[in-house]
Amino acid sequence: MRKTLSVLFLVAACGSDAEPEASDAMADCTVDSRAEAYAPGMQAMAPDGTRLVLVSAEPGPPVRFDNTWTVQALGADGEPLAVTDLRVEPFMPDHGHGTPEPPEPVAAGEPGRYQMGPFDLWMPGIWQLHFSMEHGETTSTATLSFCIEE
Ligand SMILES: [Cu+2]
Repeated sequence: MRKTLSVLFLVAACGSDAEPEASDAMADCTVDSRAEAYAPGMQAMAPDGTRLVLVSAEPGPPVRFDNTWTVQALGADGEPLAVTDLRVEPFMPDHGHGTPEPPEPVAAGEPGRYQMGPFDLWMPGIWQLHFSMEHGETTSTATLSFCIEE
């Protein structure tokens, strides 16, 4: 019951306006099993085995507000994957919103390596980072999830 109420509160705090309002409500990340523990080199796997590696996050673990990440696409064979396009969409599943300025990854020299940011995770709570990796005729999607405490 308490959980339902707090979710309702957060939804109300988010509002449905195009211009999002930041909430200062803290998220209790210790009880949320959807959050992944940050470690450099952590991976998210697409259903087809393609992987998205979070090579490094600055700062790490990810924080509220500005973050700058280096990511690497890997094929199912574990080798760097020369993606033709990489897109990322941050989303807060509990609030049903993203961010007004999604990060635009920039190719960083090596095949499949990109830098993104600084991008703004502007509200405490669960953030899902949905990555779309375009390669050949395929787009593989993989998701990293973090809980931002405050
Ligand atoms: Cu939110």
